[in-house]
This record gives sequence, structure tokens and C-alpha cells, in this order.
Amino acid sequence: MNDNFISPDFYQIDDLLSEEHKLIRESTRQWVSKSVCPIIEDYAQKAEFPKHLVKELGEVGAFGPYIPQKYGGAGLDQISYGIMMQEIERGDSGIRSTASVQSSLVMFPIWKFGSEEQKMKFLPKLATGEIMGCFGLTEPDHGSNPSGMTTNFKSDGDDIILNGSKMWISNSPFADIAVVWAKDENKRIHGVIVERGMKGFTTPETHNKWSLRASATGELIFDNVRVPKKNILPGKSGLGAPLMCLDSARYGISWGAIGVAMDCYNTALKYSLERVQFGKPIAAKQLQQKKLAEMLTEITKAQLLSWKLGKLKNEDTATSAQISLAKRNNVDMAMNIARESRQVLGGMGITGEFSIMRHMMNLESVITYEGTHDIHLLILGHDITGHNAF
Ligand code: TGC
Ligand code: FAD
Repeated sequence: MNDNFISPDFYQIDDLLSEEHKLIRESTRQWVSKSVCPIIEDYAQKAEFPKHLVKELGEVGAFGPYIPQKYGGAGLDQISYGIMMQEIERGDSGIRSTASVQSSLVMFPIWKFGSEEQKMKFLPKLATGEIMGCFGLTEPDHGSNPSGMTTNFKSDGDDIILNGSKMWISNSPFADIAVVWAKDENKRIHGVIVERGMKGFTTPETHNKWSLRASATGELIFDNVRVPKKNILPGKSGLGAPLMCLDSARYGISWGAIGVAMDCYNTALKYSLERVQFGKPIAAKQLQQKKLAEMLTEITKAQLLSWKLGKLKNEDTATSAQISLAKRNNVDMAMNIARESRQVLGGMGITGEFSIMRHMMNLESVITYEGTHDIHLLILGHDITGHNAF
């Protein structure tokens, strides 16, 4: 597969980045070009997760880059995290999923809500990829409305007994641990670390996906699973705890979507300059220029949005609604660019010779998970009007 990526920077947004940000971008970009781009199409066609990339993701620092060094992270800022997600998703949304689930949905809750013992036990191994985690919030009957979840536990001495099931869980088929959200006897939601090998805990894989084919998705099934109470995250309970994790992951996705859009734009631009029809490169035709000009406009707007959101995240002042706006806008922007750039390539656009069609299919998941396009609109509507329309 081709990889001659040149990233568009029409508004010199690089001037807003530090030297460290640029170094992180360069090293992540080189890794993606070397290790992801050459193999990802084959894995997507086979519907297989390239598991050998886990160790390398750990080595490039993609697992918990903003987690303090004391716990095995790199202690970087939020813009660094965003840049990494952008570069990795330029390769494939499924690989970015692996990195963002591990960082924002597994390491983040253990770091923010875990005991010191839990942090020391799990975070350093999660940072290197020695162990992998997944995040269980969604259930078969509760997707957009997780507060209705029925997964529950009862106290039994020093343990809890966990029952229920989770669906659509990224990385579940191979994860060593799962951060699972479940209700106690008082219907209060808690995070529980469930470890592979616990009796009654199974993780069947979900097959036949047309999207995120290089990412493993599955269920989490709990049949009277005995979990020690010391595996409950003590620092925060209630739906606000998983929603805080989602804020972190949604922010990363806003950057990731830019990576996809840049890759599609870049592919379409190069193809249009080379492809000759009616005696001229198609890039010389007004209709193709309109597509390219609009793509670059939308990418530039999205770059500024995520950069400013990163500044707010660094100051710890980003609101959930601001994050929803960026996730919603940027994923939608990337989907439109994938569709338009696919058309620029004509028939070639549907083949695995180019990354566009895989990106387009992946984005169907990205626009649905971490809150659907419409749920983010309703979060914004609530913020603007004060009326909850869920
Ligand atoms: P609501 O009543 O609004 O809130 C419940 C409690 O939570 C507080 N809260 C937040 N706290 C922290 N951060 C946030 N972003 C928060 N948003 C709300 C809120 O103040 C309240 O606190 P308290 O103390 O009063 O109880 O909750 P609701 O039930 O009305 O639901 C709100 C809604 C619809 C926005 C929420 O349920 C939602 O976001 N739904 C979408 C579900 C979703 O995004 N699921 C994602 C699953 S994980 C996933 O998709 C991973 S994909 C991974 C990958 O591969 O990349
Ligand atoms: P539903 O909630 O049933 O929604 C169906 C439709 O109804 C949507 O269009 C939605 O926008 C709309 N809708 C819902 N409520 C309203 C309303 N109030 N008003 C108007 N319209 C509404 N979850 C995890 O917990 N962990 C994971 O790791 C994870 N990984 C995933 C990986 C993949 C590949 C996919 C596809 C999903 C993953 N998810 C994960 C689940 C994901 O978060 C949910 O699919 C998503 O939140 C939507 O839930 P749902 O699929 O049940 O759709």
C-alpha cells in the first residue's frame, strides 16, 4: 500500500506547537509509516487484529502518554496525547482505538479513581503493553443510555459477586483486564477491575463487522464472577466516573479524525495530479478543485478546534460540551472527506490499494462509539438551552 504522506498545514498551525510536540509527531508518524501502513490493509481484509503491534505501541509511548512517570506513563501534556492519536489514526482507526481504550478508558480510571495499590499493580504494565485492558460500559439493552445498565454485584464477605453482560467492547477478546461499570445493591454505579481467568468471566468475539476490521471487538459476560473488593475503584462512583473517561477518549478521537481526513485528502490530491482524463490531470478540473479546497478548509478548521481544545484540556477547563462539539464535528468532517476523496479516485477508490475505503468504513464505528453523532448534538443542545432532550 502507498505511503507518501505529507500533512497539510495551511494555517501554519505548527507555529502553535512546541518542539517536543513536533518531535512526538515525527516519531509517531515514522512508526505508523513503518509498522502500520504496510500491513494494515491485509489485517483489515482478514478481519484480524495485528497483535504484534501492542508491544510497539507501548514502545512509542502510545499507552497513557499523559499518565505520570511514577506510574509508567510519559507525563506528557494533552496536546501530545492528541497528536499521537492523530498520527496513529492516520494509519487506522482500529489501532488508534487500541491506544485510546488503553490510555483513556483503562489507565485513566485506574489513575484517577484507583487506590495506590491498584495504580502500582496495573499502570506500569498497561503502559508497556505487557497487559492490555478493555472498558465495559455498553450493554445489549443500554448503549446511548448507560445509566439504565443492569450489570450488578452483591457483597459477599471480602468479595463481590458480579452478574450481567457488556457488548461491543473493543479489545475484549484478548484483554487481560476489564474496567467494568456495574451497579451495587443500592443501584450506585462503580468501576470494577475484572481479571481474565476469574471463574465465570468470558469474552466472546463479535464477528462479521464491515468496520474496524483490524480491531478486535467482543462481549464481556459475567456469570456469578467472584471479584475481590480490593478490585473496586474507590475514588469515584456514579455515572460521572465513566463519563469522565469518555471525555478523555472523545477528546483523543477529535484529533484522530483529523489524521484520517489528512490521509484521505493527501491521497486524493496526489491522485488528482497524476490521473489524466480528457487530456489533462483531473486536478485541473474545477469540480475536483472544489472538492480539494473544501477538504482543506474543513481540515484546517478541525485542526484549530482540537488544538484549542487541547489548550483547554491542559488548563483542565475543557467542558464536556466543548469536547462533544469537537468529537462530533471532526468525525463528521472526516467522513465527508473520506466520501469525497473516494470519488476523486474513481474506481480505484474502492480498492485496498488505497486507504480511503478502509478509513471510510472505520469511521462508521467512530461516529457511533463514544457517543453517537446525535447524542453529541443533544449534549450540546442541553448545554445551550438547559433543557435535557435525551
Ligand atoms: P446525566 O444525568 O446527564 O449525568 C449523570 C451524572 O454524571 C455527571 N456527568 C458528568 N460527569 C463527568 N463528566 C461528564 N462528561 C459528565 N456528564 C455528566 C452528571 O453531572 C451527573 O452527576 P450526578 O452527580 O448528578 O449524578 O446522565 P444521563 O443518564 O442523562 O446521560 C447523559 C448522556 C446521554 C450524555 C450520557 O449517558 C452519554 O454520554 N451517553 C453516550 C454513551 C456513550 O458515549 N457510550 C460510550 C461507551 S464506551 C465506547 O464507546 C468506547 S469505544 C472505544 C474505542 O474503540 O475507541
Ligand atoms: P443506541 O443507543 O441503541 O442508538 C441507536 C440510535 O438511536 C442512534 O442513532 C442514536 O443516536 C439514537 N438515539 C439514542 N438515544 C436517542 C435519543 N434520546 N434521541 C434521539 N436519538 C437517540 N462500548 C463500550 O462500553 N466499550 C467499548 O470499548 C466499545 N467499543 C465499541 C467498538 C465498536 C466497533 C462499536 C460499534 C461500538 C463500541 N462500543 C463500546 C459501544 C458504543 O459506545 C455504542 O454502540 C454507542 O454508545 C451507541 O449505543 P447503541 O449501539 O446501543 O445504539
